Parts: sequence; structure tokens; C-alpha cells
Amino acid sequence: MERDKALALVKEQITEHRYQHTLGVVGTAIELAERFGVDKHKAEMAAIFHDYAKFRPKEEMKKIIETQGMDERLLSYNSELWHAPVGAYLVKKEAGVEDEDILDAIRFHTSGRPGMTGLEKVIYLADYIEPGRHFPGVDEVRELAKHNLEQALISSIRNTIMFLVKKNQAVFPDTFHTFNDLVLNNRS
Ligand code: DGI
Ligand code: FE
Ligand code: FE
Repeated sequence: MERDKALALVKEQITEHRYQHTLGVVGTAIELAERFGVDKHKAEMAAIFHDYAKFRPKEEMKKIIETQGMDERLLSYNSELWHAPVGAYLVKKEAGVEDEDILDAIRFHTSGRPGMTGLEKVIYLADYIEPGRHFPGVDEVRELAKHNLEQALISSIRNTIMFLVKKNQAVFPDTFHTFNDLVLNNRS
């Protein structure tokens, strides 16, 4: 699919603010893909569509999770997690994206998963460090991302987990499993 066609499809689904975030993720994802040897076209497409389902009604997302055989544990956790797997489903169904690498990068962009592909790592990280993000610790992750994809990812997932824990929010198990997987496989 053409970049402009994809952007037009996404623009209809999300707010202007979220669209500006998406453009930030696209630029960052292409940079990271180039730096770390990941397919740039797939990175661009996954970035464009990553938050496609962000504003779907919760009831619609819940129904899709239940009827499409998705992980129902999601329903017990923060509904912010739902737009990632539901997005992968809707981007295929409504936008006609068939590439499973791209769909997986959308599916796992919020929780990550053990054994993430390079493309999945690039999208997770680009979502975290795009220029519009301003949370504490993001500059340190931006520095790490200049030369080490895995260390940058570990740092961003650690920040996310600590942020949730400090707010007394339950952490989805896959987020912990992703953190453990990366730490255990990147000990220096
Ligand atoms: O969609 P974005 O805002 O661009 O970013 P995102 O897809 O990473 O979603 C971030 C939101 O998801 C944020 O409100 C925190 C929440 N979140 C991320 N990981 C977890 C989580 N919430 C819970 N309960 N558990 C998680 O592991
Ligand atoms: Fe998201
Ligand atoms: Fe996002």
C-alpha cells in the first residue's frame, strides 16, 4: 500500500493529536529501521497503522477479543492494552493489510512479547521515543537508541513497568515476560 493511502485511512480513525503522534512514530521507526537493519517499508506501514484502533469503543474491542480467539486475560487488565491486538485484526479486515510481520508489530506494540522480531522492537521503541513524547526518562532511552536497540528497549519497558507499579496498576504478564526475556538474553 502507498504511504499516502495508508495515512489517509488512519487519519479517519484517530484524533488530530494522535495523528501527529503517529507521524512522529513513522519518522522515528524509519530511522531506527535504517540504523538496525530492519525492512523500512514494513516499519513505515506498521508505524502508520499502530494506533488504528485507539479510539474504538471499549465494547466493540471487548467483543472482538472474545469472538476472535484473542487472549482473554487482556479483559482483566487496563483497556489501554486492547487497541494493539484489536488494531492488528481491524487493520487486516478494514484496511486489507495482509503482511503478518506488520500485523504482529501492531499486535505487540503495547505489551511486547518474548522473542520480539527486529520490526516489533523498532515499532515498540519508536512509539516510546518519538519526538512528541515527553515523559521522565525518555531522553536516556533516546540516547541508548542511537546505538543499542535491545538496551533502549529494556530501558523503555522498565520505565513502563515502574510507571504502572507506582500508580498501583496491574502489569500485564506479557510485559514482564518481555522484560525478562530481553534482560536474560542481553547480559553483558
Ligand atoms: O497507544 P500509545 O499511547 O501511543 O502507547 P501504548 O500503545 O504503548 O499504550 C500505552 C498505555 O498502555 C499506557 O496507558 C500504559 C498502558 N500499558 C502499557 N503496558 C501495560 C499497560 N497497562 C497495563 N495495565 N499493563 C501493561 O503491561
Ligand atoms: Fe498504542
Ligand atoms: Fe502510539
